[in-house]
Amino acid sequence: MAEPEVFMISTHFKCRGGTYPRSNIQRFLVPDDKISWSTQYNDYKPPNYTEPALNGKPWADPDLGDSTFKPKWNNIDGKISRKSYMGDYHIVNGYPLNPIGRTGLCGRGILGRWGPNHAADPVVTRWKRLNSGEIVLDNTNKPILQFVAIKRGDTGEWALPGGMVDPGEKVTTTAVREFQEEAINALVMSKEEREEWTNKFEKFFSEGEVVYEGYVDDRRNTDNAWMETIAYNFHDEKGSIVGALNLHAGDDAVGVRWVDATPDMSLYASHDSILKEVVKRHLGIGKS
Ligand code: RP5
Repeated sequence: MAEPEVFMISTHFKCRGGTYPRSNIQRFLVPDDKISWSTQYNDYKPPNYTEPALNGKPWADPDLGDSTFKPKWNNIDGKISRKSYMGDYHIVNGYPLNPIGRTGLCGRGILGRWGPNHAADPVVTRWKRLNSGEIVLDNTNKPILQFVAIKRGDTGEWALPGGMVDPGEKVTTTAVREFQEEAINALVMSKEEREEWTNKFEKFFSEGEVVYEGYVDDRRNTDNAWMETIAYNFHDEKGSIVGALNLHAGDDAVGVRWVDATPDMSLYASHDSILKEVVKRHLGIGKS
Protein backbone atom coordinates (compact mmCIF):
# COMPACT_ATOMS: atom_id res chain seq x y z
CA MET A 1 0.00 0.00 0.00
CA ALA A 2 1.31 3.47 -0.89
CA GLU A 3 2.42 5.64 2.04
CA PRO A 4 0.14 8.67 2.58
CA GLU A 5 1.68 11.82 1.15
CA VAL A 6 3.30 13.82 3.96
CA PHE A 7 2.48 17.49 3.88
CA MET A 8 5.48 19.65 4.81
CA ILE A 9 6.36 23.31 4.94
CA SER A 10 9.85 23.49 3.48
CA THR A 11 10.53 27.19 3.04
CA HIS A 12 9.49 30.54 4.51
CA PHE A 13 8.35 33.90 3.11
CA LYS A 14 6.42 35.68 5.84
CA CYS A 15 9.32 35.75 8.30
CA ARG A 16 11.73 37.33 5.80
CA GLY A 17 12.03 40.99 4.92
CA GLY A 18 10.18 43.96 6.33
CA THR A 19 9.88 45.20 9.89
CA TYR A 20 9.88 42.70 12.75
CA PRO A 21 6.51 42.62 14.63
CA ARG A 22 6.04 45.03 17.57
CA SER A 23 9.38 46.74 16.84
CA ASN A 24 11.00 49.08 14.35
CA ILE A 25 13.78 46.59 13.54
CA GLN A 26 14.30 45.99 9.81
CA ARG A 27 15.22 42.44 8.85
CA PHE A 28 18.34 41.88 6.77
CA LEU A 29 17.43 40.97 3.20
CA VAL A 30 17.47 37.21 2.51
CA PRO A 31 16.94 36.40 -1.18
CA ASP A 32 15.16 33.10 -1.99
CA ASP A 33 18.43 31.44 -3.02
CA LYS A 34 20.17 32.43 0.26
CA ILE A 35 17.65 30.99 2.72
CA SER A 36 19.46 27.70 3.25
CA TRP A 37 22.26 27.71 5.83
CA SER A 38 24.24 25.48 3.50
CA THR A 39 24.42 28.28 0.91
CA GLN A 40 27.24 30.74 1.55
CA TYR A 41 26.10 34.29 2.26
CA ASN A 42 29.25 36.12 3.40
CA ASP A 43 27.53 39.50 3.55
CA TYR A 44 24.79 38.19 5.86
CA LYS A 45 24.74 40.52 8.90
CA PRO A 46 21.27 40.31 10.49
CA PRO A 47 20.36 42.61 13.38
CA ASN A 48 20.12 40.97 16.79
CA TYR A 49 16.86 41.53 18.65
CA THR A 50 15.36 39.98 21.76
CA GLU A 51 12.40 41.86 23.27
CA PRO A 52 13.68 43.11 26.68
CA ALA A 53 10.23 42.64 28.26
CA LEU A 54 10.67 38.83 27.95
CA ASN A 55 13.13 39.06 30.82
CA GLY A 56 11.75 37.30 33.90
CA LYS A 57 8.46 36.23 32.25
CA PRO A 58 7.50 32.82 33.74
CA TRP A 59 6.58 31.43 30.28
CA ALA A 60 9.83 32.61 28.65
CA ASP A 61 13.40 31.27 28.64
CA PRO A 62 16.15 33.29 30.31
CA ASP A 63 18.71 34.90 28.06
CA LEU A 64 21.23 32.54 26.48
CA GLY A 65 24.05 34.51 28.11
CA ASP A 66 22.66 33.56 31.57
CA SER A 67 25.13 30.99 32.98
CA THR A 68 22.37 29.25 35.02
CA PHE A 69 20.35 28.52 31.85
CA LYS A 70 21.35 25.13 30.47
CA PRO A 71 18.73 24.12 27.89
CA LYS A 72 18.64 20.53 26.65
CA TRP A 73 18.46 21.20 22.93
CA ASN A 74 16.65 18.62 20.77
CA ASN A 75 15.29 16.98 23.93
CA ILE A 76 12.47 17.03 26.42
CA ASP A 77 13.77 19.51 28.97
CA GLY A 78 11.76 19.03 32.18
CA LYS A 79 8.22 20.08 31.19
CA ILE A 80 9.34 21.85 28.02
CA SER A 81 9.77 20.14 24.68
CA ARG A 82 12.81 21.49 22.86
CA LYS A 83 12.40 18.81 20.19
CA SER A 84 11.55 19.89 16.67
CA TYR A 85 9.10 18.12 14.35
CA MET A 86 11.66 18.96 11.66
CA GLY A 87 14.31 16.63 13.11
CA ASP A 88 17.42 17.64 15.06
CA TYR A 89 18.34 21.29 14.59
CA HIS A 90 21.91 22.58 14.72
CA ILE A 91 23.44 24.56 17.57
CA VAL A 92 26.02 27.11 16.45
CA ASN A 93 28.01 29.10 19.04
CA GLY A 94 25.43 28.04 21.62
CA TYR A 95 22.43 29.23 19.55
CA PRO A 96 19.80 26.94 17.96
CA LEU A 97 19.46 27.45 14.20
CA ASN A 98 16.12 27.83 12.42
CA PRO A 99 15.63 24.50 10.56
CA ILE A 100 14.35 26.18 7.39
CA GLY A 101 17.13 28.75 7.17
CA ARG A 102 17.88 32.47 7.41
CA THR A 103 15.19 34.96 8.43
CA GLY A 104 17.20 38.21 8.41
CA LEU A 105 17.09 38.56 12.21
CA CYS A 106 18.97 36.81 14.99
CA GLY A 107 18.09 36.73 18.68
CA ARG A 108 14.70 35.56 19.96
CA GLY A 109 12.55 38.47 18.83
CA ILE A 110 9.29 38.35 20.77
CA LEU A 111 9.10 34.55 21.07
CA GLY A 112 9.29 33.02 24.52
CA ARG A 113 11.60 30.11 23.77
CA TRP A 114 14.93 29.77 22.02
CA GLY A 115 14.60 27.08 19.35
CA PRO A 116 11.14 25.62 18.69
CA ASN A 117 8.08 27.32 20.24
CA HIS A 118 5.29 24.73 20.23
CA ALA A 119 1.67 25.57 19.43
CA ALA A 120 -1.49 23.60 18.62
CA ASP A 121 -4.19 24.57 16.10
CA PRO A 122 -7.76 23.25 16.02
CA VAL A 123 -9.38 23.08 12.57
CA VAL A 124 -13.11 22.72 13.27
CA THR A 125 -14.98 21.94 10.03
CA ARG A 126 -18.47 21.28 8.66
CA TRP A 127 -20.17 21.30 5.24
CA LYS A 128 -21.89 24.54 4.26
CA ARG A 129 -25.65 23.95 4.34
CA LEU A 130 -28.88 25.76 3.58
CA ASN A 131 -31.40 26.22 6.41
CA SER A 132 -33.16 23.16 4.98
CA GLY A 133 -30.02 21.12 5.78
CA GLU A 134 -29.10 20.64 2.13
CA ILE A 135 -25.35 20.88 1.41
CA VAL A 136 -24.36 23.92 -0.71
CA LEU A 137 -22.32 23.14 -3.83
CA ASP A 138 -19.80 25.46 -5.51
CA ASN A 139 -19.73 26.21 -9.24
CA THR A 140 -17.82 22.97 -9.90
CA ASN A 141 -20.52 21.00 -8.07
CA LYS A 142 -18.30 20.24 -5.09
CA PRO A 143 -19.56 20.68 -1.51
CA ILE A 144 -18.12 23.70 0.32
CA LEU A 145 -16.12 23.04 3.48
CA GLN A 146 -16.34 25.65 6.23
CA PHE A 147 -14.04 26.13 9.19
CA VAL A 148 -14.01 28.24 12.35
CA ALA A 149 -11.65 31.21 11.95
CA ILE A 150 -10.76 33.89 14.45
CA LYS A 151 -9.57 37.41 13.74
CA ARG A 152 -6.28 37.96 15.58
CA GLY A 153 -6.05 41.01 17.79
CA ASP A 154 -2.33 41.57 17.02
CA THR A 155 -2.29 41.54 13.20
CA GLY A 156 -6.00 41.72 12.30
CA GLU A 157 -5.57 38.62 10.09
CA TRP A 158 -7.99 35.68 10.02
CA ALA A 159 -6.43 32.58 11.57
CA LEU A 160 -7.03 29.20 13.14
CA PRO A 161 -7.86 29.62 16.84
CA GLY A 162 -4.55 28.10 17.97
CA GLY A 163 -2.17 28.91 20.80
CA MET A 164 0.95 27.96 22.66
CA VAL A 165 1.36 24.63 24.44
CA ASP A 166 1.76 25.21 28.19
CA PRO A 167 4.69 23.41 29.88
CA GLY A 168 3.74 19.78 30.47
CA GLU A 169 0.37 20.15 28.65
CA LYS A 170 -0.83 17.47 26.21
CA VAL A 171 -0.98 18.99 22.73
CA THR A 172 -4.56 17.73 22.16
CA THR A 173 -5.56 19.56 25.36
CA THR A 174 -3.98 22.78 24.05
CA ALA A 175 -5.94 22.56 20.80
CA VAL A 176 -9.30 22.23 22.57
CA ARG A 177 -8.43 24.77 25.31
CA GLU A 178 -7.42 27.36 22.72
CA PHE A 179 -10.63 26.75 20.76
CA GLN A 180 -12.62 27.29 23.97
CA GLU A 181 -10.72 30.46 24.86
CA GLU A 182 -10.63 32.12 21.44
CA ALA A 183 -13.75 30.90 19.62
CA ILE A 184 -16.18 30.28 22.50
CA ASN A 185 -14.84 32.84 25.00
CA ALA A 186 -14.78 30.20 27.73
CA LEU A 187 -12.61 32.50 29.86
CA VAL A 188 -15.75 34.43 30.89
CA MET A 189 -17.76 31.25 31.61
CA SER A 190 -18.31 30.03 35.14
CA LYS A 191 -16.64 26.76 36.14
CA GLU A 192 -20.04 25.00 35.84
CA GLU A 193 -20.71 26.41 32.36
CA ARG A 194 -17.28 25.33 31.20
CA GLU A 195 -17.81 21.80 32.58
CA GLU A 196 -21.21 21.61 30.86
CA TRP A 197 -19.62 22.70 27.56
CA THR A 198 -16.80 20.18 27.94
CA ASN A 199 -19.23 17.31 28.64
CA LYS A 200 -21.41 18.27 25.68
CA PHE A 201 -18.53 18.30 23.19
CA GLU A 202 -16.18 15.81 24.83
CA LYS A 203 -16.69 13.08 22.21
CA PHE A 204 -16.43 15.49 19.26
CA PHE A 205 -13.17 17.00 20.51
CA SER A 206 -11.67 13.62 21.40
CA GLU A 207 -11.83 12.50 17.77
CA GLY A 208 -9.45 14.96 16.14
CA GLU A 209 -7.22 13.87 13.29
CA VAL A 210 -3.67 15.22 12.99
CA VAL A 211 -3.42 17.04 9.65
CA TYR A 212 -0.09 18.77 10.09
CA GLU A 213 2.89 18.80 12.41
CA GLY A 214 5.89 20.95 11.71
CA TYR A 215 7.28 24.41 11.11
CA VAL A 216 5.03 27.49 10.83
CA ASP A 217 6.00 30.45 8.64
CA ASP A 218 5.14 32.95 11.39
CA ARG A 219 6.27 36.59 11.19
CA ARG A 220 7.72 36.28 14.72
CA ASN A 221 10.31 33.66 13.65
CA THR A 222 14.00 34.46 13.82
CA ASP A 223 17.24 32.64 13.04
CA ASN A 224 17.27 31.27 16.61
CA ALA A 225 13.58 30.93 17.59
CA TRP A 226 10.61 29.72 15.54
CA MET A 227 7.02 28.49 15.71
CA GLU A 228 5.99 24.87 15.20
CA THR A 229 2.50 23.42 15.49
CA ILE A 230 0.31 20.36 15.44
CA ALA A 231 -3.01 20.97 13.70
CA TYR A 232 -6.01 18.75 14.50
CA ASN A 233 -9.10 18.53 12.34
CA PHE A 234 -12.38 18.09 14.23
CA HIS A 235 -14.96 17.46 11.50
CA ASP A 236 -18.73 17.39 11.92
CA GLU A 237 -19.83 15.38 8.88
CA LYS A 238 -23.56 15.62 9.56
CA GLY A 239 -23.48 19.19 10.86
CA SER A 240 -25.47 18.07 13.90
CA ILE A 241 -22.87 18.90 16.57
CA VAL A 242 -21.20 22.19 15.70
CA GLY A 243 -24.51 24.02 15.26
CA ALA A 244 -24.65 24.20 19.05
CA LEU A 245 -21.18 25.71 19.34
CA ASN A 246 -22.25 29.36 19.88
CA LEU A 247 -19.19 31.21 18.62
CA HIS A 248 -17.94 34.22 20.62
CA ALA A 249 -14.49 35.76 20.17
CA GLY A 250 -12.41 35.74 23.33
CA ASP A 251 -8.89 36.07 24.76
CA ASP A 252 -6.58 37.41 21.95
CA ALA A 253 -9.27 37.12 19.25
CA VAL A 254 -11.38 40.11 18.19
CA GLY A 255 -13.70 38.23 15.82
CA VAL A 256 -14.85 34.68 15.08
CA ARG A 257 -16.93 33.16 12.28
CA TRP A 258 -17.47 30.21 9.96
CA VAL A 259 -15.45 30.79 6.77
CA ASP A 260 -15.73 28.98 3.42
CA ALA A 261 -12.45 27.21 2.68
CA THR A 262 -11.54 28.47 -0.80
CA PRO A 263 -8.29 27.89 -2.75
CA ASP A 264 -7.40 31.61 -2.70
CA MET A 265 -7.92 32.22 1.03
CA SER A 266 -5.19 34.11 2.81
CA LEU A 267 -4.74 33.38 6.51
CA TYR A 268 -2.21 34.11 9.26
CA ALA A 269 1.22 32.38 9.06
CA SER A 270 0.93 28.91 7.42
CA HIS A 271 -2.73 28.44 8.30
CA ASP A 272 -3.87 28.63 4.64
CA SER A 273 -1.54 25.72 3.74
CA ILE A 274 -2.94 23.70 6.67
CA LEU A 275 -6.50 24.46 5.53
CA LYS A 276 -5.69 23.40 1.96
CA GLU A 277 -4.50 20.06 3.34
CA VAL A 278 -7.78 19.66 5.26
CA VAL A 279 -9.81 20.47 2.11
CA LYS A 280 -7.74 17.98 0.15
CA ARG A 281 -8.45 15.26 2.70
CA HIS A 282 -12.20 15.88 2.71
CA LEU A 283 -12.72 16.56 -0.98
CA GLY A 284 -9.93 14.50 -2.50
CA ILE A 285 -8.70 17.58 -4.37
CA GLY A 286 -5.15 16.99 -5.52
CA LYS A 287 -5.44 13.20 -5.04
CA SER A 288 -4.91 11.10 -8.15
C1 RP5 B 1 0.97 30.27 14.95
O1 RP5 B 1 0.83 31.08 16.09
C2 RP5 B 1 0.46 28.91 15.38
O2 RP5 B 1 0.04 28.16 14.26
C3 RP5 B 1 -0.66 29.26 16.32
O3 RP5 B 1 -1.87 29.43 15.62
C4 RP5 B 1 -0.26 30.62 16.89
C5 RP5 B 1 0.15 30.57 18.35
O4 RP5 B 1 0.56 31.83 18.78
P1 RP5 B 1 -0.40 32.82 19.60
O5 RP5 B 1 -1.76 32.78 18.91
O6 RP5 B 1 -0.51 32.25 20.98
O7 RP5 B 1 0.23 34.16 19.52
O8 RP5 B 1 2.29 30.25 14.52
